[in-house]
Amino acid sequence: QTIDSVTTVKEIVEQLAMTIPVTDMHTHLFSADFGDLLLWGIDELLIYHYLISESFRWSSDEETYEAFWAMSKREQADWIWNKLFIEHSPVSEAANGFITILHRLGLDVSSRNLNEYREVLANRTTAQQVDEVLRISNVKHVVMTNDPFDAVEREVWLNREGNTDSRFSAALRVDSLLNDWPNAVEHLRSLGYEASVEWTEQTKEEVRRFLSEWIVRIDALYLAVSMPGDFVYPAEDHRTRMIDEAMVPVCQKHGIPFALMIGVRRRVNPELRLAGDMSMDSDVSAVEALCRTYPTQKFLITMLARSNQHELTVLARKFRNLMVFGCWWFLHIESMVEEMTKFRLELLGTSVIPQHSDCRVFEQLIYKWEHSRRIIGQVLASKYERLYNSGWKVTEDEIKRDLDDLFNRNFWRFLGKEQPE
Ligand code: REL
Ligand code: ZN
Repeated sequence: QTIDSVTTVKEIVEQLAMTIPVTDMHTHLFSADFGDLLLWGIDELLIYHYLISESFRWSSDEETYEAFWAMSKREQADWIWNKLFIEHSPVSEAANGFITILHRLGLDVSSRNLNEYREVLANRTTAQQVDEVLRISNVKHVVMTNDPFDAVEREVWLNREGNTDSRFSAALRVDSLLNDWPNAVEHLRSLGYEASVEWTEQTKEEVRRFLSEWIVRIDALYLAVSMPGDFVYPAEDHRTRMIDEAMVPVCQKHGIPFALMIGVRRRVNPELRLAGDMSMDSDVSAVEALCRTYPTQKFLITMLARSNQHELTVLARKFRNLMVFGCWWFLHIESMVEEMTKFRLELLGTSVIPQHSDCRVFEQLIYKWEHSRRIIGQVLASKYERLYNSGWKVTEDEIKRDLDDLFNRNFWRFLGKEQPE
């Protein structure tokens, strides 16, 4: 049925945007099968690398990086809590996110009693917390990031059952094959693949065999990599050969997309470890060349620099094998999500994946999705509002369809797969 006032349209959209189930197509989370690889709880949340770099802004020269890394997780968490929540107010996106999590978990935020929060969560099992967080956040499906070169993770796939939770899917991560080839060769060889640093016929075959075997083993939805901003394609280099002669052929054989996250500059400040990565401008023409060279290969693309976003969105108008996704990392802040969602909808309509969470700690699903849903809902509502004023009345079913496209179906349709029930 049609909705009979513009305020009702707004209310309905904003309410549905907050509650409709979502598919989170890129995270660093794991199902409970992976044991300690699944991070959750108060201390893990506080030592999130986003908060580590923010805390160091308030540290003195006497507080060395080494001293921080030498502390236990609990001590690090206390240190961060003091700097970002007690000595200053938690207004940044990541700090505010921690408060949203506490609030939605039903903890008394006003008490500011960290030990009390720790105790409440310590009484839960991992499985309970996974269920609870998925319920609160209304996240229906989580795509992991899976790296066979990680010994701990490999063990789960090879010697245990792998992933047994149907709410989770795998994505095969291939960073070192593209960005740290000598190291990748060592890994391949230790796993029994006859690869050499030199790009020989046998090496190509072995890389393809490795990729194929792991895609099948983990049932990977797509191949994934994050690339530095100076990624050029095509070029006379290892990356181009790897993409042309191993990765794209294997993706095509298995009918899966290739996800490239472009524009990271790793370890700008190595002392901060994982928190020391930065963004950099990239050349969108690398994506353009990939899409043109391989019209039947699908590419899931996100970029890290704000300056690349508009051009990338325009490019998606030119290539149906390009799906733009997410507001990645430093762009996952209110102002950028709003700006990007606006021009994406204005250029592409609803044929985009507006957000992914990139969560590393399970409860982060709560804040990352709540904050993004609100903005996406508001932006979409403003578009319906204009239509309404021109006499175009959307029905509630159409609103649901559009939100479902944005939050689920665009991803699954692009994969050519049914969304798991
Ligand atoms: O997948 C990636 O490469 C990045 O998302 C991560 O490296 C990054 O550390 C992540 O936590 C950002 O949100
Ligand atoms: Zn990521």
